[in-house]
Amino acid sequence: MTTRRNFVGTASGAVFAGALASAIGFHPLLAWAGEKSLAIPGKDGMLVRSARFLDLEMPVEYAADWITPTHHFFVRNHMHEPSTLDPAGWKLSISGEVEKPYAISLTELSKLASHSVTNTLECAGNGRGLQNPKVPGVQWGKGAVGTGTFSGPQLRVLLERAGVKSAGKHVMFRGLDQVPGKVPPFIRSIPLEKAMDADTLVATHMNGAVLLKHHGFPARALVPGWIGAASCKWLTEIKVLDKEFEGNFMSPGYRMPNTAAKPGEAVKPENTHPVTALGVKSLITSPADGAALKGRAIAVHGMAWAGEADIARVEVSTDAGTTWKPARLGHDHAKYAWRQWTYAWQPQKPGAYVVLSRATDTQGRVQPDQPVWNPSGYLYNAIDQVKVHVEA
Ligand SMILES: Nc1nc2c(c(=O)[nH]1)N[C@H]1C(S)=C(S)[C@@H](COP(=O)(O)O)O[C@H]1N2
Ligand SMILES: [Mo]
Repeated sequence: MTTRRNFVGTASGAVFAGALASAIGFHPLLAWAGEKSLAIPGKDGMLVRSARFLDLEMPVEYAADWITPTHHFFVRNHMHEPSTLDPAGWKLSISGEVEKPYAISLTELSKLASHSVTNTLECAGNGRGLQNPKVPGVQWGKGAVGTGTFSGPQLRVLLERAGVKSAGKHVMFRGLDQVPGKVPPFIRSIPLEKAMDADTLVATHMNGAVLLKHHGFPARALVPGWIGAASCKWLTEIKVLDKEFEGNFMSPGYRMPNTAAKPGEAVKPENTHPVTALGVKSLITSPADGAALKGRAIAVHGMAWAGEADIARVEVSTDAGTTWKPARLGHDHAKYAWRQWTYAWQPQKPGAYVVLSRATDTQGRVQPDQPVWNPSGYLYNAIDQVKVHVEA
């Protein structure tokens, strides 16, 4: 299954859903998940993977610029977004294993020195819908990823003001999500070392504007290079703990098998570890899968990223993986951000082609030929591919 086929399938599905909705008079989003829809204000054209808790995917062809425009930035919510957020009444508390617990208002927070980090944010479940056999969870295609410039005070400044005790080992974040029924709240923690990193932020801004509610207004954690789940939105509480937070979203959630699982195999919790930094990955953003191409000079474009590591190279194959040629990396560059890449392809004859991209990072990690299957479908990073037809 490819994203292109999903995209075409869902686009025609949306036409059907829209026609049906107008015929029987209800809002298509309430009933139809997985549709391409224009109905989320400020998020035109995004793929709706879930409407109950809003999950919006970026169609990969929208990733044309190094910085993803906020209206094309994916949204991942495990529960309901807070229905009301009063910036004047909002406070962020810092407590736990600290000398001087305190709470800070938004006005006080905005007086602290602001630091900017351009980060590629990717959901751990991005690509889950491509796993075989299928795994439960939001069936993301390839677009639960985007790059933004996030700004706000460094988390360490807030922690230093409280004075972390020597017993402090993990930093827990709680958001203001509205938790439906009896499900466990979205609370997770990150190790103190990552929390104290100069690039870990309490971000109030994204791409030069105040955060949208979808992205965590008025403040979110920004844990660069790590899975999106580390970057808690709608922050209300930061608590220093003497150990990793115990809760559903730390275990069994967001854990990977310690040794490769056989596809379809169950894995015991004791044989897993938390997912932290992202893997090495590339994405072909143009041409689109299924495209019919004219001419003998075709530019293949894409993105490549590697979490806390840098991209060393991207290679492209136009013969289904028999031979590989280097792509040219774009000049825009930041520590935790993806690199744009291009490859000038000159197909010698018309016909059907499989175009592949494969990234290697500065830690020597290379994208695998086959996805690394695991029971929750995290960190899908197989070599990307599109199938295209070069016309005579
Ligand atoms: N409070 C809260 N924070 C959250 C989530 C959530 O459901 N609630 N989802 C997380 C997940 S799984 C991801 S991938 C990122 C997505 O960030 P975005 O919606 O701004 O793209 O937010 C993270 N932060
Ligand atoms: Mo996520």
